Amino acid sequence: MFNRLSEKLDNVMRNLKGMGKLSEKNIKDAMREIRLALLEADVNFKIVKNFVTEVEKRAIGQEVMKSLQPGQQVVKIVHEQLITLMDNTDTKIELQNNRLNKIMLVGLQGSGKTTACAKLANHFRKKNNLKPVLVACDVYRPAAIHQLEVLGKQLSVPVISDTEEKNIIKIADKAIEWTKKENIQLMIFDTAGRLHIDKDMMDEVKKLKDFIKPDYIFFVADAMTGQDAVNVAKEFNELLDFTGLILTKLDGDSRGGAALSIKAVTNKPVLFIGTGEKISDLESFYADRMASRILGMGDVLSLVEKAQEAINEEEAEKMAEKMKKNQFTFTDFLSQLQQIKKLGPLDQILKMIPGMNQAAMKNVKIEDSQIKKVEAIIRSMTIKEREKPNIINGSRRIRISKGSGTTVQDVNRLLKQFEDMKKMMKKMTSSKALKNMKLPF
Ligand SMILES: Nc1nc2c(ncn2[C@@H]2O[C@H](COP(=O)(O)OP(=O)(O)OP(=O)(O)O)[C@@H](O)[C@H]2O)c(=O)[nH]1
Ligand SMILES: [Mg+2]
Repeated sequence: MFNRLSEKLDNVMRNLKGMGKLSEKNIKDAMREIRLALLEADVNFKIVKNFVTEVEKRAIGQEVMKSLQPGQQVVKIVHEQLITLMDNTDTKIELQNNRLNKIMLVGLQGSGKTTACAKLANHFRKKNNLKPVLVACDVYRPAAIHQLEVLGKQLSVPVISDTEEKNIIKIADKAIEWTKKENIQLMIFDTAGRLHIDKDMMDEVKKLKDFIKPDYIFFVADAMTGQDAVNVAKEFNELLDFTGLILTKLDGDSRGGAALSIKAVTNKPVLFIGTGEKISDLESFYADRMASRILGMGDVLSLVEKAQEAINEEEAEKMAEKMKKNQFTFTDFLSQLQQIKKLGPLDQILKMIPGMNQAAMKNVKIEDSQIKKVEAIIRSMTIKEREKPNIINGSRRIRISKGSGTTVQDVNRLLKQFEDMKKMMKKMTSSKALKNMKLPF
């Protein structure tokens, strides 16, 4: 996410922090770097100008130049300005479970609307305990309805559609009538991708809005399209006065321009981000956390949330108990790997840890392929071998390496690491080690 921008800003911040004293020239130089980094990230030039002027004004002010750690102060100012740029705390999405809530999604073709419908249904069902239904108001592509139905099936959420009907108001009308009779609290309307310059299609979606009277309208924008997304958002907003944005495909190598410009241009904030193709790849957007990520300061809160969602607490306790009793086996190890994998690609996860910024990451090469290798080796073991690895002799090692498409050295290494890990666990959980541990209270 925003790798290049993050790398550049991280460098500027590092230089600033390293300086004991700051002259006006130091600050001006840093501002020039920031300006270039933002322009290169495809942030709207007017926004860049305002941003840099504001930071510079505050940074050259008395309180910074005279402070003990002027570099740190400037970093703080940049951080605060980034938060202001993306702030969405004034826009609250509050769904009620004692009434019918309606959400409508709009946007350009292929921006991720249909996928986002499913992601939102999943999100609000979990978060607010609401029963959702998806409504197919894209009648232009026959495959669109099918796509929504497939997603609905995956989630066990009903999908309302009518392949015979071309009038989306009629589809919406029937859908609302049906839903009112059922015990359902959330309707999510998928619409066709449309161009802001296509007057007929824009009229159609406006009519749909006036008919449905949705509580919230989300404009779905593909982050990879940068400034274009911002310009289109402006047009959609003028017609529909949407609530906010879902910025998709932030898992790709998007430069970040859209995320940083959209609020200032449309006065509508980003509310959610899409970070992958899976239904669970949706995150609520927090300006402060995103600012920290962009500046390479990590994002512990999102990491903890991800972990809470992916890791089964009961399972974790069982593991801890096994570690204590030194009964930890390869079967347990495999199940832990599965849980870690649920968190997402490792390099993305690591970046959320403070200090694990771009520069640090360059030297750390933890690849998902490594985990896959370990998994393959464990899967090639018999159940007995997983439970009692000390029976894995030479010929078994050869068999395992062949079965997993790895080398005997790989197998040896894993067995050795596993033994070391067990020893360490024993040490850490033994009462003696605990006695010697110094607690901070
Ligand atoms: N990597 C990634 N892919 C995404 C994300 N969101 C959607 N996609 C993919 O983008 C493609 C288009 O997504 P759709 O949900 O069909 O987009 P749409 O806006 O409904 O498209 P139309 O109905 O044709 O206008 C699909 O291949 C999705 O899997 C995301 O956050 N990350
Ligand atoms: Mg679609």
